[in-house]
Amino acid sequence: MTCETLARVLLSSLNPLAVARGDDLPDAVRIDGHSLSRSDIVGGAGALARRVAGARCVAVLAEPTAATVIAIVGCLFAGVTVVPVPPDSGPAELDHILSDSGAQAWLGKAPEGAALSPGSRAASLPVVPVRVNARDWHGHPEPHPSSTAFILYTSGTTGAPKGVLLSRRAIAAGLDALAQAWEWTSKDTLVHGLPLFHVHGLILGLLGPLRVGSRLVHTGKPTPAAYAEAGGTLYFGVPTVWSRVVDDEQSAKALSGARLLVSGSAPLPVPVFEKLAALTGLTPVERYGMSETMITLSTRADGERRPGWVGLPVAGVETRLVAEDGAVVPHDGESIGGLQVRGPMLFDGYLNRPDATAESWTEDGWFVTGDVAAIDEDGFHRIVGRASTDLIKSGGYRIGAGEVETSLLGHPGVKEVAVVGLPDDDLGQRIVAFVVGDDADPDELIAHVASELSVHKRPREVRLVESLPRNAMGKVQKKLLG
Ligand code: MCA
Ligand code: AMP
Repeated sequence: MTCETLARVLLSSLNPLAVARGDDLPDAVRIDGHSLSRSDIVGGAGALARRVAGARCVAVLAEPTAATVIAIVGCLFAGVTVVPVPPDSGPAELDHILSDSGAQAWLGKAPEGAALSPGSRAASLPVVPVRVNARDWHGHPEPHPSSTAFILYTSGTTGAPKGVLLSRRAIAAGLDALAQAWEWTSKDTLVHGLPLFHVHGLILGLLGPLRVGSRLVHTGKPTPAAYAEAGGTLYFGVPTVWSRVVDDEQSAKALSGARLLVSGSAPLPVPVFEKLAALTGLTPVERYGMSETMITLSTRADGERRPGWVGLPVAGVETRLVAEDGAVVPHDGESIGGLQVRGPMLFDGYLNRPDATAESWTEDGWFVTGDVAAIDEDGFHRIVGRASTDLIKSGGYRIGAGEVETSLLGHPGVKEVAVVGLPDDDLGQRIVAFVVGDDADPDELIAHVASELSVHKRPREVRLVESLPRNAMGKVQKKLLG
């Protein structure tokens, strides 16, 4: 293949020949005080691709910087799988992510501080520096569409996070479906400040603009003031971000010149939807997805946007609702069932976890989301909640109760623990740990989890209790905690 085909599958706007022909954009990506043109990205990523070509898998400490952008695009050029690592990962998480993925090097920089304890896997990997200003214009053959672009680590109900395998083909299909649903074009400027280690910020929020050809302004943190200043046409946020925006009326009103405000990763509370509409004159688009499936449901730029509902399947997606006894659930807007999906943007399984992969698919080829939903006569979907109380969504992050419980049980002051997500106006759910123990200090327990795991997995509250409610079998009854 020639360099003309380079990046066509995934990164349409970065085709080097098109860029060389003058189809450049001086501020294609603004991030961390840098403005990167398309040619900066192609040249910088080309130089990196030449250095990493032949590697199988590398880890990128996914800080919102120009170096992260170049590292990720360079690996996509070279066909090297990227494991984006949350910058605040704790030592145990880092060790798991690096050994499970088999990452061969850090690209850019390694984490610092306690997470990099001597002798740890994180400390033993070589570091390949990313030079944002280096340039190389040689092409690389287009990697096969079925090759794995990313391994994204995501929490399950128990145990360590699982590596979600996302192929180039799936990502391209997922982004094209969204471009269609949201009428997203090269005329748009996307603004967001979401982390670059999940589907929302990384796949939709960085690769989306590079595929569609729109500008991207990454605000570092998703604060209302930064969103207001950025002057975009298209904004992404998790519900916590939108809830903070509506609490800052001046910033909210500054978004009224935008075309589309998109919310996802967790349910958008109806009052936030309504306040956002009142303050900006724009009814938000709500969409639903998972790390495993990318975005499968959304309201549309040209369609109805109904508070509390996440809309219709995007292009190529089919859904069905299944009752606990396997019966098909009617589409009457009220009856609820387990949501199953299929479509071209789904993942290829969990790395090294054939058991978990098999469990998440039905025999007839549908992915079991674990979410409970209703569908109305027009095909509109409403997400009612999760089937398991052990997956918590806090600030749009998915957190497994089991992982937090394991960390707390490792503290000498903790005898028994149950972790739940309780309703929270700001975060959707806040992580609360019910702890039985002698002399346990709540602040110390919170700091303990924050030091072992990513900071967003820390309990926001620890409640010391005499005992945990258990059923006759001895199983903790989490629904009674709250
Ligand atoms: C506080 N901090 C601490 C501690 N307490 N640090 C160490 N130890 C402690 N005990 C510090 C933190 O490091 C941080 O510092 C600061 O306090 C605030 O942290 P926190 O309170 O956790 O942040 P927040 O303000 O509550 O964050 C809200 C947020 C965030 C910005 C909305 O939750 C967020 O970015 N969410 C996005 C999640 C997301 O992208 N999910 C997509 C998943 P400092 O300020 O210096 O950092 S993908 C997905 O769900 C699917 C595909 C989909 O549908 O999209
Ligand atoms: P993650 O693995 O972080 O991608 O989280 C996926 C989960 O987030 C889904 O299974 C849902 O429970 C939840 N989710 C994502 N988008 C929405 C939404 N718009 N409404 C309700 N829940 C959502």
